[in-house]
Amino acid sequence: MTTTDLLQKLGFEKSEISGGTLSVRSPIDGAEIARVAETHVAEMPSVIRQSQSAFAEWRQLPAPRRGELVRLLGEELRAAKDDLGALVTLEAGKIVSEGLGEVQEMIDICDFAVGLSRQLYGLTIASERPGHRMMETWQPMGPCAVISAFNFPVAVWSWNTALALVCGDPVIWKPSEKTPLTAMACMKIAERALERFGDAPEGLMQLVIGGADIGEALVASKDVPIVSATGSTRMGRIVGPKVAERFGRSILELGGNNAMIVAPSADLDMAVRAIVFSAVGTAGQRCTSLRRLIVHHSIREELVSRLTRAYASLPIGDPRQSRTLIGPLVDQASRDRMMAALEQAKAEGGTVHGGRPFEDGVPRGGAYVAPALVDMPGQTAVVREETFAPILYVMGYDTIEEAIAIQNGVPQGLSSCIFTLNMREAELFLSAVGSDCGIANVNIGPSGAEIGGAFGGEKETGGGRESGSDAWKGYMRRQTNTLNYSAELPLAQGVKFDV
Ligand code: UN1
Repeated sequence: MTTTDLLQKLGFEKSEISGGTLSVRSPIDGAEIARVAETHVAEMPSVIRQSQSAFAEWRQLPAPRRGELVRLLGEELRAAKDDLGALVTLEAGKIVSEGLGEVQEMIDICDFAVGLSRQLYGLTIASERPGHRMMETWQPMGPCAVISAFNFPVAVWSWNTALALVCGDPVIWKPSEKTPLTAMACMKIAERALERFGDAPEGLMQLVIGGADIGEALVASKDVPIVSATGSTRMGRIVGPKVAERFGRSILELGGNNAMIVAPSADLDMAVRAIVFSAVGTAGQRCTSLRRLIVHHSIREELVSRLTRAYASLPIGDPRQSRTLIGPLVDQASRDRMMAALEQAKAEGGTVHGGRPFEDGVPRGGAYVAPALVDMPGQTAVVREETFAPILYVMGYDTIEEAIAIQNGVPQGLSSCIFTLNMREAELFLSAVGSDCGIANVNIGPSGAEIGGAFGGEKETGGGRESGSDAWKGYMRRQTNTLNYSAELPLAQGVKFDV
């Protein structure tokens, strides 16, 4: 299918994809695929006002009714899965199955949220006073801004939106400037769900396209009580304090520098498969990508040689072709950053395997690279930084305690894992003195998390949680209620205050 056909199938009008000020380029070959209009910062107050008035209505609908909209959204996403997946491939450069997998995550979170819409449970609490009852209720918060990154251009919106909607909150979405088309396509899909739903308020789901000034308007507005931002730690350092300053709530999902410990007892066949998928999948551009391999000295040589062999046969190229496993990096600047990190790694004593620009049989104009495997003498400065590219640093260890210390010895804290068949090591890794990350796995790689769990991490990853488990509580306000059904007015803590 040509780009024009695909965009047409997804419902784009010609006027929406031409004549705008924002140039959209495909990472596949760097060619311009559209020029879209940007939201002017002066429009932001009215966008926010619109969201506030949608909130005034939406919060009054029973949560299971709100869930119905999300159910319809899930249905529309199922119908559009192939086309939206193909657009993710075109605009973000993901291979076909990863583009589809991303849309599957959207469908899954919708299913999850529909069930959740009947389960926004609060506690009943024992009161210390006779004839009294205490309970907790969860109430809608208000507009939720979603600031998302290029690498999961649609899924991150859906994790936030599906939950926010059932929780009673409208959403204002600012996608990455690199991926406005997939965002526009999502709004068209959502539009169909809204039409079938019938009585949803205008402005329940809004999209704003543009640069940092648009994001700043959302971050600064006290009428946007929740800001969920996914991206770099640098971005989070700006967003976090600004939202905090006005006592808003931020949900931050920032950098990751994810590690795998491979113990002597590990099933190496499984470990190799997990390593390759999580280190080079999505061309190393997931927040959860594997970036550090901490291998027991006794198996280091064997593992590195198996990985070098596996890396040598990886098909790199046009992500639309079915045999490709590694598509392009998002742009040339990203490739430059990868090359600079590899230079630094060499200067810090590393031996680099692979890691060169790749030009054989790939579309011209794309930033293709052979993934890099880098033997490091230790956890040097470059290893402690997140480089959004397929670079895997390999380090050795002697004791499990040392391995855990290396795993935890970076500023980021998103995802982590251990490959071991030794249950003492596995349990230690998951214990209070084990991994300090938001996600810790055993015999499974750090990436490709399911939506059912809470997603996010600690330290410079920002501390936010999205997606499954009780992450929905981040989109609601908790209210503690005490009800007196007696004819007395006893005070708490036994205080006497007779008037
Ligand atoms: C991200 O890279 O921002 O766990 C999210 C994963 C995906 C989500 C990644 N489910 O790899």
